[in-house]
Amino acid sequence: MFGAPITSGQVTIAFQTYLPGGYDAHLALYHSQVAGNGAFDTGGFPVLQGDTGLIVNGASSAALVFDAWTEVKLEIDLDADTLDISYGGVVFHSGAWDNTDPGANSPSVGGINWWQAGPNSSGTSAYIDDISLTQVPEPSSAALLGLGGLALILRRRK
Ligand SMILES: [Ca+2]
Repeated sequence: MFGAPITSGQVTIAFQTYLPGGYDAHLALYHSQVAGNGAFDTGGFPVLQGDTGLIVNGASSAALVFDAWTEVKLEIDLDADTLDISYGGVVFHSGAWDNTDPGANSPSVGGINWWQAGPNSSGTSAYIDDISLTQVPEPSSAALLGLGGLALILRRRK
């Protein structure tokens, strides 16, 4: 998804989900520490389990909302290696971002891979909208800070 993995600062990934009543499949929201296929190095992996009525990330879970748009938000701090996941504005999971294969390709945000999995006897679809990724500091701001530092050095040499 990204040109290069994000390796520092804070990253927030947010989006809206909609599960119609009767949705009984799994909407898997895989957030990877690496780009592309290959290593299954997950940072956050919430699964909206229509059949159990829960959103689950590892040992954490919360009750699913049906028939209403509901926000899923991952707040990632790559410097502190922490992850908070909220559902409908309430944090239900807090832990390390680099939680699998610690130290390998991490801490970084490399990609997003979302899919639907069974059980799916009803054939009902789930929906995702309003996807956003916010990075602090912004890459452009970091570049400007670097240029400012360079200008300061040049001035001192005169
Ligand atoms: Ca890792």
